[in-house]
Amino acid sequence: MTEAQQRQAQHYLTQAKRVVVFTGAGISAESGVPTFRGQDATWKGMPAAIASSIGLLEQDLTTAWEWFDYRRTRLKAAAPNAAHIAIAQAEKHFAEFLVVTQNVDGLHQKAGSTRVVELHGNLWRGRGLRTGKQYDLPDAPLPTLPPRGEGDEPLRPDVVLFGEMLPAGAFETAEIAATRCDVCLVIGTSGVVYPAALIPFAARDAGAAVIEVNPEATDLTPHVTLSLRGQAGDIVPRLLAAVSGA
Ligand code: BV8
Repeated sequence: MTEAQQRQAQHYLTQAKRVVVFTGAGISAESGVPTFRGQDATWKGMPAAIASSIGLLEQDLTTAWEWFDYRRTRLKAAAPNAAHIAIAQAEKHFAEFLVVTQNVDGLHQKAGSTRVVELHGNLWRGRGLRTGKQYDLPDAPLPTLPPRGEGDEPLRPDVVLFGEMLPAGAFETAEIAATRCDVCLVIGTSGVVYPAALIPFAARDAGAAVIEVNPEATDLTPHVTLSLRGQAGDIVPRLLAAVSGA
């Protein structure tokens, strides 16, 4: 990110009253959480997109849980990084502020963000296969797979798998916020997963400034107002410092 780009981005943010922060796996990379399209995006020879598909869960719930409980166990050591923390601290400085995340790691909430829409669910919850009842599952590894709820009901991970619809209302809430915002910060996403990747476009089409933070160019880059090259943990605190007066 150049000095001029930083000043331009900070100008947009200091003028903004309503902000949406749209995040993907990249914002958690500096917390030690592997991204989907990074080098280690396979597990037991399966691409993450297969391990995280409704097809695998329907075919073999226990193996699907092994994949998710493996990630949960790795995630236990993960802490929010400077980008998550800066976003949590910036929340109070805007009339309207919403984090729309594709991530399932819960690190935004762990950093103190209180206004978060999880488009793809959360790894720390399970859901009754029959009842749909949600359960917090904070401990990893789980003692038995699949975990069970009341009445010994088998649970599934409370995440949106490839080939599944998003939670009712989540996308709509995110889309409304995107069409209202003045700035949409897009952090650490390749912009390839839909319908989530429509959110920055909704913001842009409604006249918002869309600012991307990513070490690499992405599918979204040609469509954003500003594309800032670099790591989220470095850039995001610098952008938001102008707002929170830090
Ligand atoms: C749907 C939860 C309607 C699980 C996730 C065939 C059948 C059905 C659907 C489809 C189909 N073909 C395509 C689709 C649509 C599909 C889709 O979009 N597929 C893609 C891969 C082409 N979408 C769906 O299936 C969605 N549902 O369409 O429903 C439907 C229903 C039935 C039938 C037909 C249609 C559901 C998608 C949700 C999947 N679940 N997560 C889990 O976590 O295991 S998505 C998963 O990918 C994660 O949530 C992740 O966040 C997300 C998106 O990826 P990114 O976040 O962008 O991560 P990625 O690794 O790609 O990129 C990281 C970026 O960070 C990179 O750009 C990198 O440069 C950058 N970075 C790295 N380090 C840093 C950094 N940036 C900043 N700082 C750093 N330090």
